[in-house]
Amino acid sequence: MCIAAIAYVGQARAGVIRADVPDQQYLDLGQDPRYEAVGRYWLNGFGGFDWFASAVLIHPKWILTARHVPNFGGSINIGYEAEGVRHPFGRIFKHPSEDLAVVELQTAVTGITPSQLYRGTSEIGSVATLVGFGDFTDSSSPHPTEGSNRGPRRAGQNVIDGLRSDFSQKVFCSNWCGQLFFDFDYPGGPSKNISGNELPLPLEYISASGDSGGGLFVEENGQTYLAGISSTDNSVPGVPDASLWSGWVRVADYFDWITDIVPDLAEPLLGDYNRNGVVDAADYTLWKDNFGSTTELAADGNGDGVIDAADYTVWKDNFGNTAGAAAAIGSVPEPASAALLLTLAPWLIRFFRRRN
Ligand SMILES: [Ca+2]
Ligand SMILES: [Ca+2]
Ligand SMILES: [Ca+2]
Ligand SMILES: [Ca+2]
Repeated sequence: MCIAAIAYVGQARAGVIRADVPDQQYLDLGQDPRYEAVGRYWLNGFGGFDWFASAVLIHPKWILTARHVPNFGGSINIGYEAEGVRHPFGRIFKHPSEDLAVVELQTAVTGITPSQLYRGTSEIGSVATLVGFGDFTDSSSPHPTEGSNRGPRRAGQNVIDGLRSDFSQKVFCSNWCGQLFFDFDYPGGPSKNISGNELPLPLEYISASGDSGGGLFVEENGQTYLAGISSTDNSVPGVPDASLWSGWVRVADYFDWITDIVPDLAEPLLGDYNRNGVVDAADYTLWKDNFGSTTELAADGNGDGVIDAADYTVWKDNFGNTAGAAAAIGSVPEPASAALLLTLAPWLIRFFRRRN
């Protein structure tokens, strides 16, 4: 098992859905708008696949993915695809030790809300939703040959049992030991349990080949956060598993590294409640639809835990503002010059009066 783990580390492979649950339920969860930022990672023709892996939009012009996913910056044949539009890669930043990469897009993504990075420490023990475009099989079948059964977007769930280092007695761990860790619990038997309890969730799931770079999401205070990036597992194609585990980059550990590269994420755009990089009418709609809520807090602009009139003021005062690197979006009036004109107007009037 150790040899297999070493050989395949870094290639999240052979995903599993419950054999006793219709695949459609996993496909349906994959279509949930909360996970729309998970897109395809394209390397045309590389390894014989159209698209190669998965990635998550974290800003209109930036994605997170796994470092082990091959990438060749600058080619127009590669990129992140969401909603049928492919955005070619710009600069690529690889973390020096963890299986994580931040990739710039040459064109801003519109119409997709970027995922919000998780910064807390409460994700261990919670139910996570895992989202990607990888291959799949069910829990009674051998794992597919890589690329033989690749997505549409699927999502399933698992309980985060701990960090890889917590289970080093059972699984090989020489690097990336701080990754989020969990096992696949098979319906109908505890014999393959590795971590946590042996009870599968209704949509128990583990990542597949092609899911690498996909997202792990948790809910906290009514908001959905990206808490993990798909990295590793221990399965072997064509071989039924004795037991399965997977490791996911713990996003919260790398918040500072990510925001050094993408400073917009460190200081979110005030009033941009749907996080599309511009303070626009859609943010007003989100505020209005959740007015009074203490659980759906995306539009809580002043951070007091309730959607109230003060949050409308935050939106109004920032209307038209755009995230620095997302200026390509939309045809919103230029806020700086408009504000400048308003500021200057009384002075200009006085100036002209004096001259006249
Ligand atoms: Ca499990
Ligand atoms: Ca378990
Ligand atoms: Ca917005
Ligand atoms: Ca508020």
